[in-house]
Amino acid sequence: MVGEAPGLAFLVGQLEIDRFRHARYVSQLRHRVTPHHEFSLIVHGQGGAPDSMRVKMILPALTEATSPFFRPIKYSLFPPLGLATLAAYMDDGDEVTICDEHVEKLRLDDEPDLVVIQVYITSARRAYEIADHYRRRGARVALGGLHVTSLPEEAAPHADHIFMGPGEDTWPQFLDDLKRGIPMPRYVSRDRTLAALPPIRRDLIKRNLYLVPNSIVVSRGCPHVCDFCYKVAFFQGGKQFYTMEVDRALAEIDRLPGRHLYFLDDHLFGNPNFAAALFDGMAGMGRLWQAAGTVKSVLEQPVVLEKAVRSGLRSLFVGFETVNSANLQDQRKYQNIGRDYSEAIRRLHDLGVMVNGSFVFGMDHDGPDVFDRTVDWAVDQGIETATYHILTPYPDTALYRRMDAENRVLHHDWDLFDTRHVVFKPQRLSSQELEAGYWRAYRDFYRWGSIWRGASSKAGLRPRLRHLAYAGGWKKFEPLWDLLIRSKQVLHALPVLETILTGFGSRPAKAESAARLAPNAERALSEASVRVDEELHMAGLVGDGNRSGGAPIELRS
Ligand code: B12
Ligand code: SF4
Repeated sequence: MVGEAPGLAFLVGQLEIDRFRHARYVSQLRHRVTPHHEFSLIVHGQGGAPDSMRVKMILPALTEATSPFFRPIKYSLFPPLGLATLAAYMDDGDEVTICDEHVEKLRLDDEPDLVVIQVYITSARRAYEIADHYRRRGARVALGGLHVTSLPEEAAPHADHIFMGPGEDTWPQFLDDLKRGIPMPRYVSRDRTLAALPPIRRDLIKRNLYLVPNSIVVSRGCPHVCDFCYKVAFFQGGKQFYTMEVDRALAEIDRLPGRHLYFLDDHLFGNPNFAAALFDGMAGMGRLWQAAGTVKSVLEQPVVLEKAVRSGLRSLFVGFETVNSANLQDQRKYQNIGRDYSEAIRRLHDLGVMVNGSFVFGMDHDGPDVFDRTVDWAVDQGIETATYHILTPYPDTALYRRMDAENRVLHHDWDLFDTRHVVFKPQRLSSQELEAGYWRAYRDFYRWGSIWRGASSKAGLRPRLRHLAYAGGWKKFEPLWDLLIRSKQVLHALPVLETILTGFGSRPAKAESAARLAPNAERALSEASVRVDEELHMAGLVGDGNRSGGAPIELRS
């Protein structure tokens, strides 16, 4: 178990241990993958790899994330775990760096031997630019990730090697082939397991650039099949959902300093036995954590949920998606159909867990009233934070095929497939209505009036204060986060988040004492928050929502 407030010495010590463990795991793994270590030194460019390589791993950013006029909190939340996972397979002698263009400037004048680029749909254009640049400079370029898997033919001309699906089987295979001088142009993942996963190279992550450096994934994929989701396309040809061994997952958690964790798993509760064992193992570790789960898991797995809370669950990202049940049928989101959303929220709140509700606008049954209905419902339910998306047909999904067959996909400018722009013809709304309604929903949800109304739905002063601090903190103090990000001090915001989450685990304060205190405290808080809001407005720091074109703050994309 790790300490509560890591000092520098602890961090350095932790990194040393990581290095050591990493070296041991990699050498074990090499034996598994490559029994024959002896390979001849092959000159780079003639089909093989030099003895040791300069390897540059890049997460390219979409243009807006690097703009000096853009408030980039969302892009400074999580480090590039996928690349750090792949880095763990490299040889000890290799010189490996990871550059996340969302949070640091990418140098283009260096001469790496191997460039590894992770491609998301919105960063595809930039990824291809960088790939072409390095190929012109004589580097070997490998492209992989979600977008490459969806559209391999588009990616292939920009790379020496492309990778489809998760990389845990294909990447070590490629490194082995490279050493033997027979690397292939295309690798397709089939063998889905996390059994021999070496500890990810967190030592390559610049922790101080991220608000949530302790993000972690202990599974891949999801047991459900929703039409709009990336996951069917990405995991086709093999298992669609699989987990780490519990002990390995716990060991990975134990390596992380501090208290706060964010599980980025699509559905941490997807395998109830795994989840229960994981939470049992985490009990007593003193962690505070956030994750994603479904309405179904909240309603049907009360025991697992209680274990989660005992082990530190404080906020859950829940995909409600729509308040129109006919839409759920269309999107094959069967696990939500007929579920009592309010009951799920009540259950989470009773356990002291905050809810980050996720909603999608633009489904075929959505008319002009959908925005107000959705926001009002979320505010009345006391949902602490909301994440809205415009329905986006990602290539190679069932949704895309349906839209394409109906001739409704408007263009293929992938930069705009960011769930904030309308890229298809909606059924009961115009594109303008949909885009305007989306921004209005954010504005309306994060108005102080709404935050206050949401807080008032809670029983007791303490939960109300937490609601105000969390919902207000995320949205209304965005400029302050931005300042911390730009001064590369974002990690200093983490203790604030931990403090708020700590309080969320507590049961509501006793009803009578809260009732006695509440009116005065509420009035004072309300006045104070209105003043802060006015001051920020006057200073031009916050607009109504996103005046500066910035993305809404989301804990998940
Ligand atoms: C964390 C996260 C973010 C973070 C940070 C991303 C990061 N630092 O990596 C932030 C908040 C910045 C973000 C932003 C966005 N995100 Co996001 N995000 C995620 C999330 C929740 C987890 C990613 C993760 O860490 N996964 C775990 C690691 C281990 O897996 P991985 O990254 O996929 O890497 C593996 C493989 O992809 C593969 N691989 C990847 N690259 C390469 C390269 C090679 C050479 C090889 C061999 C293999 C390989 O191997 C890795 C190990 O298996 C995913 C959902 C998900 N479950 O993946 C969505 C997700 C990736 N995001 C998505 C979207 C749409 C966005 C946004 C456009 C959202 C928006 N509304 O603005 C933005 C724009 C991103 C951009 N810059 O272009 C979509 C992507 C859709 C698509 N087809 O590309 C996803 C799938 C969410 C969803 N369900 O729709 N996101
Ligand atoms: S439940 Fe979520 S992660 Fe799973 S398939 Fe549906 S949208 Fe994708």
